[in-house]
Amino acid sequence: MFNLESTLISDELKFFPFICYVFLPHRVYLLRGNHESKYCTSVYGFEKEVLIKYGDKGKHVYRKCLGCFEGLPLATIIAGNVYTAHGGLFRSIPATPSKRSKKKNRRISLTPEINPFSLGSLEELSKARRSVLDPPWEGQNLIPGDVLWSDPSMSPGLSPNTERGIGLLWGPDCTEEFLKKFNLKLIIRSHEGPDAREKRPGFAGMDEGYTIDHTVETGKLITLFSAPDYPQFQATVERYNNKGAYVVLKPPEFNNPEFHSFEAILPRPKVQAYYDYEEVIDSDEELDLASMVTTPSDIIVST
Ligand SMILES: [Mn+2]
Repeated sequence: MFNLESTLISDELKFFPFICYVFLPHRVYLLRGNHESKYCTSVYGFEKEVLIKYGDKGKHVYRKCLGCFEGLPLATIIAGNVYTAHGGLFRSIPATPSKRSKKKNRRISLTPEINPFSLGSLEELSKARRSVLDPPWEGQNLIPGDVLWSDPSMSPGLSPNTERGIGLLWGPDCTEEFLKKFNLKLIIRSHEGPDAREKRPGFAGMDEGYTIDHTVETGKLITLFSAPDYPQFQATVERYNNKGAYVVLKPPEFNNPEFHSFEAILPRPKVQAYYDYEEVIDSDEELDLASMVTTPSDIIVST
C-alpha cells in the first residue's frame, strides 16, 4: 500500500499506481487524496503542466483528469479490519433542521460548551456525495472534506482543523471510538509530510516515511507517507531528505503492517515546477478558501 501526496505529473511515482489501476482495475485500488481536486491541481502546477504539455488537447486532458479524481473512492475497509483514507476520520452530519428549528438552534449555539462535532458512521460515509471537484468546507456535504483533509491530534475530541481551514482534528479517544464502534483494528492515513510534521509538536517526524500516532486499546493509527525527499520543490537549499514508505498487510488479519522505507534517487532528475513555489505556501496548509469556491461558471468551464 502506497500513500502519495504530490499531484505533479513530473512526480512519476504518482502516476505509476494510476497506470497500474488502469491496466488492473480489479487488482489495484486507488483512493482520492486532497490534491485530487480542482483547487490543489490549479495551485500546485498540475493544471499548467497538463495545458503546456498537451497543447490544444490540454483543456480536454485536464478535464478528464478532474473527472477521474472526482470519481476516486474516498476510503476503503480492508478485510473488515483496516480503515484507510488520505486524511482520516470524519464528522456526523445531522439531518438539515427545519426552518423553525434552525431559529431555535441559533439561540442554542450561544452556549459555548456544546460541542457540535461527533464522529460519523461508515453508513454516513458510504452515503456522502463524493463527486465534488473541491470538497466543500461549509454546508451539508462535509464528509468528503473531512476524509481528505483531517489530521490526528494528541488532544482528545473533535475540533475544526483551523491550520488547514478545512477538515477536523481528532484525538486518540476518537481513534478508539471509531475502531471499537466499527470493529476495526487499524487506521492508515497519509496527508502529513516532513514539512507538516515539523509544525506538529507531540508527533514524530516523517524521516522514515511513517509514524505510529495513536496506540489505543482496540488498535492503532498510522500515518504513511510514500513521497521521499518531499516537498519536490523548495525555495531553500536545505531539504528534509525524508524517506518514503509503503506497508505490506498480510492475511488473515491484515492488521499488522510490515513497514518498508525507501530513499529518493539523488540527485533528483531535473524537472520544471509549473508553479511559483517560492511564492506559493510550502505545503497544502492554510487553504485560500475564497479561491476554492467552485462557482457555477467554473463547472461550465470544466465539464
Ligand atoms: Mn494531503
